[in-house]
Amino acid sequence: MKEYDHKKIEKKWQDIWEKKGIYRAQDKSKKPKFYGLIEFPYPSGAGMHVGHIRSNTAMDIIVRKRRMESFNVLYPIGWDAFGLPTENYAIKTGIAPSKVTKQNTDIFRKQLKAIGFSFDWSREIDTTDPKYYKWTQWIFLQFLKNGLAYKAKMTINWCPKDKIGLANEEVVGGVCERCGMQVEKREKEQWMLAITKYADRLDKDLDEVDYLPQIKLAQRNWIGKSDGTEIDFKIKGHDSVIKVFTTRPDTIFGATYLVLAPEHEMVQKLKSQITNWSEEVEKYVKEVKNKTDIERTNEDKVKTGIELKGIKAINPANKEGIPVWVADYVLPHYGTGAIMAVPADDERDREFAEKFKLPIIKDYKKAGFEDFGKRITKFKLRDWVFSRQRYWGEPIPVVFCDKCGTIPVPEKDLPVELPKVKNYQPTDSGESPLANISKWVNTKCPKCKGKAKRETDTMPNWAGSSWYYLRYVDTKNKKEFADKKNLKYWTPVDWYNGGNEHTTLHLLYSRFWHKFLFDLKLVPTGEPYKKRTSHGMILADDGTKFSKSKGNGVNPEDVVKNYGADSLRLYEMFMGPFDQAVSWNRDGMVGPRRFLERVWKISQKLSKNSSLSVLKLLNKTIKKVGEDIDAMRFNTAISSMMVLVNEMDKEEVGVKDYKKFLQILAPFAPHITEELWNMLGEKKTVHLSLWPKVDESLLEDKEIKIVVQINGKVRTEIMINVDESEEEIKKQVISNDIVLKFTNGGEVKKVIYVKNRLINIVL
Ligand code: ANZ
Ligand code: ZN
Repeated sequence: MKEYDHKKIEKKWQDIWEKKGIYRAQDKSKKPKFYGLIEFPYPSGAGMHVGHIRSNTAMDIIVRKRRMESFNVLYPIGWDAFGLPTENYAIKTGIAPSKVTKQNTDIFRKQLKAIGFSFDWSREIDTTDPKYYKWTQWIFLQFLKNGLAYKAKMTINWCPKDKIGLANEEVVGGVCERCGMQVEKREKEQWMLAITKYADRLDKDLDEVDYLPQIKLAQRNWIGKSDGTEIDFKIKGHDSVIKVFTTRPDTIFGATYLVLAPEHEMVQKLKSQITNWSEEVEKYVKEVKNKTDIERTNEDKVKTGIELKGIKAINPANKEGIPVWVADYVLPHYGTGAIMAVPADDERDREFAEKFKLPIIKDYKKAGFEDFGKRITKFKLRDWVFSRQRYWGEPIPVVFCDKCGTIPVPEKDLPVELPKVKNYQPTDSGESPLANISKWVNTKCPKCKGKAKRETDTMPNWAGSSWYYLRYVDTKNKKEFADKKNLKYWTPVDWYNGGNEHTTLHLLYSRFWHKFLFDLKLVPTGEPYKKRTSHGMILADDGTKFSKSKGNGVNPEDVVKNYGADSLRLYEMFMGPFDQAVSWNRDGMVGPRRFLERVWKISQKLSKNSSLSVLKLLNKTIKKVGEDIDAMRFNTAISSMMVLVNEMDKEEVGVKDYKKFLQILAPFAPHITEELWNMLGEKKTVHLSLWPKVDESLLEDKEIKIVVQINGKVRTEIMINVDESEEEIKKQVISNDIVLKFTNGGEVKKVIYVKNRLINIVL
């Protein structure tokens, strides 16, 4: 082939790679392993996004290099396919979600294959496949057995549009993360997972893993570990106490009043003694109900509150009677839901005291940190609301029997499969559409064989993704979620790249599940992921998010058709630093495409040996590209290869050296390099060839000092590079500033060079 034509190359090699299975991971191998993971996509109807390509290509480059370094690589792919968009589409069109999912995954699969990712397609998984969610349900039963799954009446965040309960993490700025609707509060019985039991370990074990610092910090803040003190305040003329949580017990002499969250149980208990109950307190407590935590703690908000008249607490430090208030800036679920207010030292307390004319003691005596109360650690993390009142999720495998109560479905009866339904609309009572399928709901109690009803709540879409990386090591296992030996060989994941938006959701949830499975001795390590990095987003060319309504999207299929997958991969890796957001540039594909055309052209002018400058630059580039890949500096790796190609254009390039260049370019542009490699007579794939070694001796620029004489007289000394040609050295010396001063415009008759020692200029 004379000209580079991606259309003749890309599909051809994709088929050959697949047929030969060169990217298959070997479960039984003596080689060291490398498990590289990307977040498996949600197969949306819109098809693949250029953002998917950026993160997938990055990890593809890393794993391709690892294969060339003789690692046995696992780079798997699957579908995180439960969830709302598919269900909403089903509500609109009446097409079954399972069918929609099948269509969408078919499109995604085809698109991913067209980019040439080196996934092991034999391990494809789908969270909505009953053979998969059988094990999601099985893990839920283990949580239940161990007391970590429980039902509780919860005030939940309720999205009135999606008709769905939301976890705290799914409420962003008071609105539903999915649809942007203002979130309300509702009381509902919900399944909960006790992630708070693992809060301390989830925090502490971050020390053991190699996550980007900002990822660790975001998790730590979310978990919100706080070492403080719990102090009892007696209530005058009442035998109960109010416990407060403080991180500043030393300020207790400055505490001039107490504040309870309006939801605090003591508010109801003291009702009969509160003299302004029906006039003021009752109303205030009701009002607060519909406010979100974010509204309540907003610093700019005007502080509100009501004194509980008739009630006084006793400050244990100075034995003084102090007033007790309710105010919404104190949250019910943090600490003890009650605080001692120290207006002299706490900003919020000061604002409150000033507004309501409460006493502020400026120069109070500081107490010692052990003087009052007991040391206690609190977390901001809350248990995970695990119920969804929707159809398209894993059924929670539980039945309710009038006689026996809540009974888990026996493991041998798993999976509890989703029944076919006609109508996917959530019910108005807020129950899942499953509640309407009486044939499915009415069942037998596994214990007494009497009449029983199935749980109709389903799991959140975070369930299937909490353990999917474990299934990849043994996707077809029918007896366990994965074989122990496979788990031992493959886990933990060596490197996981994903989106920042998942730091406090998916990443934390899956660490929790993993630790739980570790405690049951079902997985061999305490942490699922050794290393976690994240990528910056791709924005539209106007710097805003891609959006359907704006029509500013980019269709990867069109780009592949016009420029080829290799150019697209290069472009996305060249756009900017990998961890930063970058804007798509509509003209940006031209550069990478031209680069590949030049790479192609050089293959037609190869000689036996390379010039020294090519040899040296190649060697430097091999080193730099290797280091840059490991540090995710893909853009600088590519620019260094561009510099090398410039040099190769001008100079002699030997076949052997050109092939080394193809090898380091191969992870970035797998198709063109495979074609050229093959054209040069190689029978085996470039992608399993050995990553070229760096020749350290070629790396140093050997500089030495030589003496410069003018008309036989020593005038100066100059540093030169020993590998430079005689011609070049002479040129450098004559144009040297100091030498020019001495020659002073005189005509140079002769230049004599004694190699590596001296130069004599004869005027
Ligand atoms: C007295 C005090 C004096 C406080 C002072 C702070 C400064 P972190 O670090 O976030 O754990 N607090 C306790 N429970 C609360 C709740 N349910 N809602 C709102 N605020 C609450 O914060 C702990 C501090 O936040 C506690 O220490 C308490 O105020 C407040 F100079 O007690 B402090
Ligand atoms: Zn029963």
